This record gives sequence, structure tokens and C-alpha cells, in this order.
Amino acid sequence: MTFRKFVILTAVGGIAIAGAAYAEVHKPIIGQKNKVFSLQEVNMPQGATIRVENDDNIVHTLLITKPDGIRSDLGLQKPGEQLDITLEQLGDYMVRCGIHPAMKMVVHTR
Ligand SMILES: [Cu+2]
Repeated sequence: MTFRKFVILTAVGGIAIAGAAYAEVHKPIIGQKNKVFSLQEVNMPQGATIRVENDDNIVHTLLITKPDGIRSDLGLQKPGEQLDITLEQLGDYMVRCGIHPAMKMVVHTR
């Protein structure tokens, strides 16, 4: 490997590591209060993680439909509990509460 190639590869690796660290530190927290998500529409880079926190004094349950159409139920989320969702796919994630159908949020990844 030439020195020049080594420098370029090192720089690219550094940017990837910095990006992962940035996403970890700046993980957005979306609250659930009075049966409403604190954000109804979120834009995130593909691969990022969001944290959903139950700020209510009632139980919620997160149902997620991923961009490929596959649904998953993250189960009961008690007051004060946090759940992390990693956005591996490109497209729109539809998030709602299985108990309170009016609670909806869409997360776009690009
Ligand atoms: Cu709910």
C-alpha cells in the first residue's frame, strides 16, 4: 500500500467512526405524552437509532411497519420506559401505538 492510499483509507475510516459516535451522542428522543408522540414526522439517516420514551402515566405499545412492509410489535412500554429503534432500511417507518390508534408517527430515512 502506498502512503497516499493509507492516508485516504485512514481518513475514510475516521469519518465512519465519527459518524457512528455522532449518531450515538445525538440519538433523538421522541416522547409520548398525553397519548401523542412529541414529533409526528422525523427525518433520519439510514442506520441511525431513535429512542422512544413513554412520558405518560399509562402503558403504550409500539407497532412498527418497516419500509419493506414487515410489521413488528415492540410490546408493552410502561411509563418511564425507553425503547431504541435502529432504522436499518431506507424509506418510511410507520410507528403507532397498538392501544391508542390515534398515536401515529412517520420516520423517513434517506
Ligand atoms: Cu398508547
